[in-house]
Amino acid sequence: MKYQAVTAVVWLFSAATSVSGHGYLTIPSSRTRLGSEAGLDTCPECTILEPVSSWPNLTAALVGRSGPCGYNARVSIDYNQPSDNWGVSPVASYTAGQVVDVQWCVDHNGDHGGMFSYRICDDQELVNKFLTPGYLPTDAEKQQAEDCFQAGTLPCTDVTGQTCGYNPDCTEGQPCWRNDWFTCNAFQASDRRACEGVDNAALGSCFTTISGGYTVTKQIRIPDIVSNHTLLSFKWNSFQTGQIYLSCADIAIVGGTGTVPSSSTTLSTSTRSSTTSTTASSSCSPVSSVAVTFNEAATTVSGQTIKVVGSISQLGSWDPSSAPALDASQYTSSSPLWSYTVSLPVGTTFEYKFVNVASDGTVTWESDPNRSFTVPSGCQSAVAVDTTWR
Ligand SMILES: *[C@@H]1O[C@H](CO)[C@@H](O)[C@H](O)[C@H]1NC(C)=O
Ligand SMILES: *[C@@H]1O[C@H](CO)[C@@H](O)[C@H](O)[C@H]1NC(C)=O
Ligand SMILES: *[C@@H]1O[C@H](CO)[C@@H](O)[C@H](O)[C@H]1NC(C)=O
Ligand SMILES: [Cu+2]
Repeated sequence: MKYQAVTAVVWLFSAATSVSGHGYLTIPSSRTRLGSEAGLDTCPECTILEPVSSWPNLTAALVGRSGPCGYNARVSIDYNQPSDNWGVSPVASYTAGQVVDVQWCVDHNGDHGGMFSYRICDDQELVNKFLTPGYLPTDAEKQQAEDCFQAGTLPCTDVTGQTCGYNPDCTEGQPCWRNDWFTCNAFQASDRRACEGVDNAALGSCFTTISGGYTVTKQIRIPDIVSNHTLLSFKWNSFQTGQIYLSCADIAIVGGTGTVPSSSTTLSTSTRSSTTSTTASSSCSPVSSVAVTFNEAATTVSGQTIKVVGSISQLGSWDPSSAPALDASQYTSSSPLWSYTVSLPVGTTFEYKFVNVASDGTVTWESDPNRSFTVPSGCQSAVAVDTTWR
């Protein structure tokens, strides 16, 4: 694609044909990524809301059937509805207040520049409509949820030390002049152009089907809410075309030490931890340790074992030979589940990864970054961490 082309011409071309590659949320694994990995979605970067006004007012467009999780017209998949392959359980568990790496993938041939944001909707009842197997939210519910996600934008500026710039293609006074959203570099920059330039990663550093992708990595601060199952929604507004890209990932948020007083109650869905702390202390007794269950979905062949290795002695202090093995008794080909439960003191914070140990002892590590977890304080005596091998 010629980037010197008149914007309007490119806009019409992209809007009319939808062939020019684009982007989707990859870490945590979005529903779109899972659809691609399951072989159902042949173009994960093609989940597009178009033609709409995406620039300079980032919040002007109605979300239509795309909803906060995206609709891929190419393969007729509506990611606002759970299926066997996505939406059934969280793919990542975070702690309230935690700063986490998030990543999306921009296609080499569809890098339209612009701005992007990560959002969490605090209205659990509304989010539940997107977590109910067999239920397809109406367009009105999708818009209602989109408004909620918009209101729950996780500002770039919430992460201490993170650089939060203004978009070079936006001028002061335009509605895109904001640095709570994340920005790509200038669309026509000669060096580190557009979204590809954010990480300046190698071509193919993430998966797209059209021309190969580039990772775009940022950090967000998980808000002070707790939920056994909620959604993180990603939205990228194109500068070049009338297109918006939406995807979402199923996550859990547990109360963190520091944000949740130790007298706080069991984690209840969508309850602000700060408000539960006083009312709850009388009605439950705080625990001193929690049974943490790791549920890792990892496809293995006979002779291979999945272990969990991490920074604490209970997880082998980063030594795979000292790390506990997960149990494959619930493993099936359609649900390759490895599981392990360990009792840990509340407030314990650690980093970890899963490793695959072959029968000859060869150890294969999961890809970066390290996973991290904080054992929740409160009255809840058990917590599950659902993850997928990466
Ligand atoms: C952006 O569009 C929305 C929806 O039309 C509108 O409510 C809002 O005022 C606009 N923002 C700016 C800064 O113009
Ligand atoms: C959240 O999960 C925990 C542990 O499985 C469970 O005890 C609790 O009832 C759940 N909360 C809600 C609101 O579903
Ligand atoms: C993961 O943790 C190990 C042990 O602390 C460290 O050596 C490694 O650099 C970490 N990896 C990343 C990507 O931070
Ligand atoms: Cu495009």
